Amino acid sequence: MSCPLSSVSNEFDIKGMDTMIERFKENPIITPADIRPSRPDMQVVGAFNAGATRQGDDIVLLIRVAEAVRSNNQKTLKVPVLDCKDSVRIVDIGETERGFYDLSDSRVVRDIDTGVVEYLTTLSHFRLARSKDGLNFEIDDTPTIFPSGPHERWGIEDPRITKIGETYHIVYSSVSTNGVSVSLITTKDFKDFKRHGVIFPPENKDVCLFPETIGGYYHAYHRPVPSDIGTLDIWNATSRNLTHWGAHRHVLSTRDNPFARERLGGGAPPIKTKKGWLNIYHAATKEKKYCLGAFLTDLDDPSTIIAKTHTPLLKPEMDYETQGFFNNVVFTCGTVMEDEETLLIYYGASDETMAMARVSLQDLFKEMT
Ligand code: MAN
Repeated sequence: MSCPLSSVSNEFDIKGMDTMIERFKENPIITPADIRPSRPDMQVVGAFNAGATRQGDDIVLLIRVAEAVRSNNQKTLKVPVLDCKDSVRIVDIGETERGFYDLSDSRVVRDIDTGVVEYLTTLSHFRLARSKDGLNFEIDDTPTIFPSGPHERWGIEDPRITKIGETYHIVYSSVSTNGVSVSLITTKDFKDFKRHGVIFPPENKDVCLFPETIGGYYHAYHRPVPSDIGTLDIWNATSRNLTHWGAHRHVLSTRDNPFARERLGGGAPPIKTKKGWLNIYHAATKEKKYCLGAFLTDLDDPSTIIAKTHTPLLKPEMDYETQGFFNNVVFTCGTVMEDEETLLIYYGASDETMAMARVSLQDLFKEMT
């Protein structure tokens, strides 16, 4: 039976599985300094939470690039948003107005009285990076996918790539004053992109598409955000066409998760293995510390869990994971099989850089019950 939330005090400090997972000694493998800003008046402050896939001999990452206004200093606070023509507009929050906002969370500008998020401090877009060895990447000099339209005025975040047939499907968060929704873009070559609009309305995040149909339907994990009753859990949905989703079923609850019980969300798109669908997901505490866990689901029914890790697979420990734009975050949007037995986990560290870790499937399965 699941435990009540209040009985867990030091959940995040449960011993991790770090002996099993190998971080790359070159970490972080991509930093903001590696990315050319999209405009001279913007500064790249984050290159993180990249989607990952293979294309031919290349490992391809679609990096979330977060930019802040370059001229910000102790006194000024300027935030970037998009105008109705999809051009960057810089909003200057004057010295006097600053006092009306809570700036304690580096990611957002909140109304001090209502707690409502009035702006994000950064605007995110996606940048393509290619590598032959999975470690050294050539990164596009200009934005590959830039936010566009009314639902993306505050940016696009956390892309996840799933190849279905010959088409790469990119699902990501669209952020605006309308809320955080999930949108779909498809491409066959990472040069021409087709937008399909919002596929899950606000507030929803962390959508992971399955690479094939199951029982005649496409499947996706998604993470709705209940505002009153309920917890931030992972759900499964099905679709005939990848844009209209239904038959929602609950998959994994914060209450079923022995570590970081405040919120869960899909991480990398599911990987088909002999034992079931392998899912690397994120879990966070109330203090917003993020770690990674894993669960396996039935190959014929992805809403049925057959095994899971009971301790964090990876939790913030290295300097680049504990300190950055937003401290204490390890967050994955993509993995790639290195060979039949080894999984490369690409992950964002502290909402600032990209890092990579390697784990053997055999070792991982031993820890999952
Ligand atoms: C959000 C996510 C990520 C981010 C974490 C930590 O929940 O969508 O974009 O990495 O928070 O800030």
